[in-house]
Amino acid sequence: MHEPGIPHLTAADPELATLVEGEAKRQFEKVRLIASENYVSTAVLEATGTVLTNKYSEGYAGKRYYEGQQFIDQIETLAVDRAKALFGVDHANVQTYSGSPANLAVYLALANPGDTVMGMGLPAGGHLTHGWNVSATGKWFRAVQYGVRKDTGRIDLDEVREVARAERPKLIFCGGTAIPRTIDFPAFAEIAREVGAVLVADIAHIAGLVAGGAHPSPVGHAQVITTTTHKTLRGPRGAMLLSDAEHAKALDKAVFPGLQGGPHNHTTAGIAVALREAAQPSFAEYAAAVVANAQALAGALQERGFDLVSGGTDNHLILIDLTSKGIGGKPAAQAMDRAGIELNYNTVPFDPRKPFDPSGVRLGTPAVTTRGLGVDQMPQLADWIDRAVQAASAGDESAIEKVAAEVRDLLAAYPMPGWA
Ligand code: DSN
Repeated sequence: MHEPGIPHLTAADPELATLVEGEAKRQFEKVRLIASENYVSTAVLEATGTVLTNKYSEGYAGKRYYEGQQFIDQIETLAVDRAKALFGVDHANVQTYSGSPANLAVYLALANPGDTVMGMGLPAGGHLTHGWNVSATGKWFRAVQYGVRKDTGRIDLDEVREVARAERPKLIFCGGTAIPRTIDFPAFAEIAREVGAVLVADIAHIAGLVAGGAHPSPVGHAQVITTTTHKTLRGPRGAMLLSDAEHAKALDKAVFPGLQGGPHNHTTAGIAVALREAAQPSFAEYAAAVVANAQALAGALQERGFDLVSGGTDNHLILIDLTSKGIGGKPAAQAMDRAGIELNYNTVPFDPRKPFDPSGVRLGTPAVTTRGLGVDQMPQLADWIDRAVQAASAGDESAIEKVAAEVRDLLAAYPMPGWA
């Protein structure tokens, strides 16, 4: 059952409580390989479920528009101080509701509508808010995009430099949602300096790896850093802006009053707890294990003939191009879900198929590593993925059910925070 228990919810709203219990059980029984998901600790769950949700606190600590901030100010200050210490930055804003609003705050703080901005194209592995055309950031700004090399699947820094020199963007975003390789922050910083752009590092996917020392830090290279708090960082759903002193005031003003009203104080408390957890030596071990697991899984998949974008991974994330397996990403992902393996279908660079029916799947190891699975279990995961993909191609539902049963059997031995 859900941990902490939900007896009041069960009494007050059994229908909803049943759904919550169902989701907790689902998370316990599935190999959760969505690269942007994790399991937060029970302490984080408790913090986010407190009376802090009752309080309005527009403004910042010491300068609010509502009375009664004796404890909220201290909670937000704790989160800010922990973020600054963990990442070694001058300034932290912990109020942004999630990754997209955090990125929007950067635009509002540092650019004007119509300005040229630059980011990685969505199909290459960037994020919608890095200027992709269907996003407000692609509609309200003159967005130019860079991608990856066709032969290596890696960011083409020559192209980044060429586009930056030609277009002179005000902002350059690096980072994304489907980049399996180390982001070269010093190289991006050199290009940004050359063209007079502010470098923004979106480390949403890798924040926990950066905090745990398993990926180089953008600090000292990017003037502004944005991140969600719920991926490898293993906190509640939220986001943070980190920056040098020069950009602090503009970013704060953009978040409030520019874009948002009251911060979600229960989330701020959960972020504070997660940041404390991420500062422990055990978190560095976790971050290293996430990468070791991803590399072991990547190797085991390649042994089974899977074609990985960029030929492998340096971080928590693997992008598989399923073209050679003769199945699209969507039917494969749906079959794997039925087999107890949860991941998402994803475009691959230069994908000839449509985004809603692309050629690839994306997977990652943050959640299974939290669960306690190690490199020894990765060949088993690769075997299940292989069998599920083959079964999907053959339309063999009984083979899929067999994998799901094996998944449930293995996972029963691995505790999950949030489930007792
Ligand atoms: N939705 C996030 C992800 O899955 O990577 C990015 O915003």
